[in-house]
Order: sequence, then structure tokens, then C-alpha cells
Amino acid sequence: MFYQPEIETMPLAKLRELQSQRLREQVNYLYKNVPFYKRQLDEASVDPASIKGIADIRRLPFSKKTDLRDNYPFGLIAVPQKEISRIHCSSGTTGKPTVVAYTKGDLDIFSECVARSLTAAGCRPGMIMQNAYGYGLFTGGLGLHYGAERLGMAVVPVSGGMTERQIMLMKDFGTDALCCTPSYAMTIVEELHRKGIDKNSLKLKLAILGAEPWTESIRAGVEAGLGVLATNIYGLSEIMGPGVSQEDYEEKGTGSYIWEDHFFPEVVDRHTGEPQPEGRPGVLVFTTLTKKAMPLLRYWTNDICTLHYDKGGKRTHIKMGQILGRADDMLIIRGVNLFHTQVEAVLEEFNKLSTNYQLLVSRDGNMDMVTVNVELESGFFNELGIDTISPEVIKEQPHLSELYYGFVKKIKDNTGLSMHLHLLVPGAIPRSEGGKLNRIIDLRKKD
Ligand code: DLL
Repeated sequence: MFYQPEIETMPLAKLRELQSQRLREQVNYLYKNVPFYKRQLDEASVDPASIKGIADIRRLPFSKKTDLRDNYPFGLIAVPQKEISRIHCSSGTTGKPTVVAYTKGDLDIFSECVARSLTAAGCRPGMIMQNAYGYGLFTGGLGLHYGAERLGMAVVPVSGGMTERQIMLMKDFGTDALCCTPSYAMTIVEELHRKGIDKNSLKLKLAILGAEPWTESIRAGVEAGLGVLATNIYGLSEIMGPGVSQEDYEEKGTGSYIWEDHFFPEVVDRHTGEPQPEGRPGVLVFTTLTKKAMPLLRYWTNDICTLHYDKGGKRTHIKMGQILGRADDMLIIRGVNLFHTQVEAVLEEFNKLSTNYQLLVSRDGNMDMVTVNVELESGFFNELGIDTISPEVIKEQPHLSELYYGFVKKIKDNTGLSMHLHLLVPGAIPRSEGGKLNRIIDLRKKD
């Protein structure tokens, strides 16, 4: 049930002591070894010796992605180069990537955290794990790989893509657990349907999904389509990679445990930086407590979520809720803040609409416009007996017009914004080919 019970169920008071001792060491270590941190702490008039315990963390300045970019590639590294064992990059869409580095000891902890996460997901030694996260500079592939090996699983390092081959291997090898992005898991579900392959011909039991936001309706789709129990894995390269937090297979929907002995989490107000009380959403901030190659103090992840302790949970560590969106992904539409997950939550209430959608944001004169492109659920589409969808078809089909106006009204009620709806035939929206899926297309000119 646990990979490291003495740590995972450590009484909170003891956990705080451990965190305090590790924070003191980390701050002194960074002050001595990384000129950027020495400068930052001096400018904030923080004497490292005055950091006595974890409660003092609020006195430390934040670090941000721009600090990593400004110090590209190796400016934040705290050890001599000969002590670096691996270098990864975080997925940047433009410009230089964000570089992260690990010592042997860091990689050891990385594997330990992933082994802990996989155990919480229901994985056990002796199981076969098919790893469809991308191998390469992305931390998903190698991160899950070494963690699964550490746990004692047999890893099939297939990487993302080539869906037909994924299915063949799952079938022939009797794969127990699948690791991939939730959108790619849905691609596999669709391929099974298309090929008429019975999910019971697979032996899959578990899916460990993460690297992008997902919802309960995607969980339901993956669980029904693959016959698995699906849990959430979260992480980011700057802090480590996958396995910073993980949902327990018997506590689904109650949040993911953050491994607090290594990563100290805070949720802060996105404008003021003030720590938020338990349960209130804000920006997730992490301090790495044990990392040696490139530790970060109060790293501003830009991910928006809540934190809470679950008294009924098996472990003592804090849980994070699902990521509601990224602060830099937040759309501002006619002055109203909008996360695409809000649209997704409305879609979940309409079972005649699929989970395949995209938001198209454009500007008409001075007006921001949002169009929700969404496919009809394939069973419903087949029942209609039509092959295209147009405004005329919607008018003629009472079920379609009811759906159309029902959705437009609900979206307005829930988000306060009027949006256009563009209903599409199944298969019209691009699918994940293994990597992360982009749900937003923003065509507005950036001023
Ligand atoms: O995505 C690490 C990872 C690999 C996590 C495999 C889980 C599984 P990056 O490429 O640096 O690292 O991207 C990190 O992805 O800040 C979130 O915005 C998003 N993200 C990661 N996991 C989740 C999740 C990896 N479970 C960024 N739910 C993070 C929602 C997630 N968003």
C-alpha cells in the first residue's frame, strides 16, 4: 500500500521539523553556491542565518521562469559540472527552452518519488508498465521509466505515438499499467473503437495520467474505454519532473498527495503573492528541500489550484486539487477572466457533446469573441443519421437545436460570457499524438 510508510504517514509535527531543518540547509547552501540567490537574498535583506524554520519561508523572495531564462543555460546550477548526471529541458513553445539539471543523488530522489507515486496509483512490483510519455528532453519518459524500475515493474519504453503499435504491445504483452497524457489515452480509446477491438482483450488495470489538465469526464471516458482505474500524476521539470504529486487509487477525486518531505508547497494570491488559506485557489509555489544540482526557492509555477489536508486520507502529506488552469493561460475576455477548464466543466454536463473541444479566441473590432468548437458524441451523431452539421441542419433537427441553445445558455450562466458554439462531426478536432494537447487558439493580436 505504501512505498515508504515511515515518510508517507509521518506525523505532521515531525514533517514540519524535517522541512525546517531542510529549508535552513537549502537556503545556506544556495546563498553560498549560486550568485543569483546570494544577490536575491541580499536585495531582500534576508540573512540566511535568520531562516530558522519553515514558517520563515514567507520572507524569501519568489523565483520565476524568467530567472531560469535569464540564467540560461547553467547559471542557476549549484554544483561543479562534473557532479551533473543529467540535463532535461522543459517544453517551451518559443525561444530557448528552460534547462534543468540533476546530480546522481537528485536522480535517486526522482526515482524514489516516482516509485512512491506509482505505488499510490496501485502499481506493484512484477507488473508490466507501458510508458507512452515522450522520451527525450521531456521529463515524462525517463522520469516514469526509472521510477517504475525502482519499484520493480517491467517497463516497456515505447514512448508516445504509433497508436496501433501501442495497442498491439498492450495486447501481446498483457500490459498492466499505461502511463501517458490523458488526451493520448483518449486517442487510444478511440482507436480501439475504430478497430472494433474489445477492451477485454487487453489486461490493462491502471492508467497514470498527467502532464496536462484533465477532468472527471475524461477520467470516466478513459476508465470505461480501457477498463482501467485512472489516477492523476503531476509535476514540472523545474521542480523535478513527474511525481511531485500523485492521486491515490483508493482516494480518487480527493486530490493528489504532494511529497512534502522534498517539495514544500504554498498557494499564493496571483496579484499580491500573499499565502492563501487551505481550499482557496491561487498560484502554486514550490520550494525544493533536498535538490542539489538546481534547487529553487519559492518557484512560481503559474499553475492555479487549491491545497488541503485530508484527515480521512491514508497519508499525512497535503493534497492539491486538480489544476484549474495556468495563470499565463488565463484568458481575459471582455475583461472577464476565463480558464478553459470552466468551459470543460459545462461540457461535462452535456453528454451529447464529446470531450474533444477547442476554444478559438478572436477579435471583431474591439470585441473579444470566443467560439467553442466541439464534436458531437459519436453515438448521438450516428443516431441523428446526418453527415454534416450546418446552421440549417441545426434548425431542422430539434435535438440539435435544443442542445445548441441549452449549451449557449449554460455557458453564459456559468461564465458570464456569451460564446459562439460550433458543433462538429466526430473526428474533426486534432487528437493528441502522444504529447500535450493545446486547447486554446488565440488569434487576437498581442499589443
Ligand atoms: O509535464 C512533467 C510530467 C510528466 C508530469 C509526466 C506528469 C506526467 P513540464 O513539461 O515541465 O513537466 O510541464 C509542467 O505541465 O506546470 C502544469 O501546467 C502541467 N501539468 C503537469 N502535470 C499536470 C497534471 C511535466 N497532472 C506543466 N494536471 C505544469 C494538470 C499538469 N497539469
